[in-house]
Amino acid sequence: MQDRPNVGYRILSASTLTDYLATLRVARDRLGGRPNEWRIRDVADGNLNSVFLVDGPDGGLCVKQALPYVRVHGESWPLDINRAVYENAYAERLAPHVGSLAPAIFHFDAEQFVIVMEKLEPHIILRKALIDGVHYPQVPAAVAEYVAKASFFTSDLAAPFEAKASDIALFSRNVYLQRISADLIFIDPYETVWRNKVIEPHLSAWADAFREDLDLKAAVARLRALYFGKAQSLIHGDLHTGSVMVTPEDTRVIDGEFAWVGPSGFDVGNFIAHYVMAWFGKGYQAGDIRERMAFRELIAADIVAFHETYRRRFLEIWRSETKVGDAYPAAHFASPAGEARLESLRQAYVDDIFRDAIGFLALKVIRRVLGYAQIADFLVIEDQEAQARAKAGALALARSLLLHPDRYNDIAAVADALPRFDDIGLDPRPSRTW
Ligand code: SR1
Ligand code: MG
Repeated sequence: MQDRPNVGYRILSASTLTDYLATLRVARDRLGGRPNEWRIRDVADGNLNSVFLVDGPDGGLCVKQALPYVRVHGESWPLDINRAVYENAYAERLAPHVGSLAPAIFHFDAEQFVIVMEKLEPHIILRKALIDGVHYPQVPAAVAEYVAKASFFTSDLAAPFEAKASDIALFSRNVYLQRISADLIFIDPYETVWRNKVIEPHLSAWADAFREDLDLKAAVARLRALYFGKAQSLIHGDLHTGSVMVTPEDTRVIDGEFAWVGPSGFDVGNFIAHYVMAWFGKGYQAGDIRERMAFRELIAADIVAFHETYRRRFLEIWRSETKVGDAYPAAHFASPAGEARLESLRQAYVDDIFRDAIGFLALKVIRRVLGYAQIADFLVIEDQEAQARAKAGALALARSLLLHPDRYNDIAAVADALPRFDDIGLDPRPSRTW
């Protein structure tokens, strides 16, 4: 581990990247031709890293470099470049299970903290598709498949405890990125800190109400402890709609630098949270009202499809997997009665993931609305009051999920609840029973 880049580390730019890539055999082989024929585009749009797409006569590459600071903030917010180590390790660990649902990694440079990977083009970021109102119906099932496999095969259900211990040993050192999650997701939104971006004055009553609500903060504290204490499976840690790239036929999960051994429900809840926010944002974005309302129906259906597929695939994989981990030894459940008991344990296990997911869903909404890293689904709404109203609906649902989880026993209950929180308004005092 290191806090500062080693002496050989250089921040790559579009003008220095060609010389760098020319030193890598994998790049020369994949791009073909001569270096002066390679075309480079700087396409960084995430919060943290540099990203370039490179095309040569024979093919293309994506080059991602960890910067020693938060890219969107600048050098005044330093950030450990070892995040590239964890992103690479996460991709390697999951590749045998998720296959082409993630980009192929071609090369990792541990001196320059560079990952050279498959170029995803003409893919676009899922968030952009949702904002533009372009629907990709295969996405929920594909992401569900990815999360089901990741959360099954890296858990004690499939991995021997030695493998799990080695994941914990490695990814528990990813502390600088977990500090970002700790602050931005679990702490900042419930305090007054410089990083929060509350729309003043429209949303300040909601922010005040959340800071003052002890029941809410108790629910948040329970989930914070769960995130740091429930080492259930290797999680992506940042699985939002900006971490998924799509075409009509293909879906890929990218950007695993927040990898962590934590509660499986975290990724599940995070992904649903960003669909939920897409739904609330759609109510106030520009464009034809009927088209936007019709798109909302598709988003609500996607939420249900994602979770139902996740649950079904997780159970199918568990039932069919012959190589089992140490948690539920097959020999203990070999009789007909044992198989029946095991099936009820399986149902209880996925129910537990769902309960955790509901809580994390709520926290991810709250952090995107009140905290630092806000999302375009809301930010594209230019009128500040309208943006605040869209966000208020999402906050109201999040509060209900945290305070009344018993009202949300399945994913359909979450999707059905969305319209009840639409147009909730800028006064946070609960006016109805939910
Ligand atoms: C400093 S901004 C950090 C956020 O960006 C990433 O995409 C994660 O969501 C993280 O919380
Ligand atoms: Mg990212």
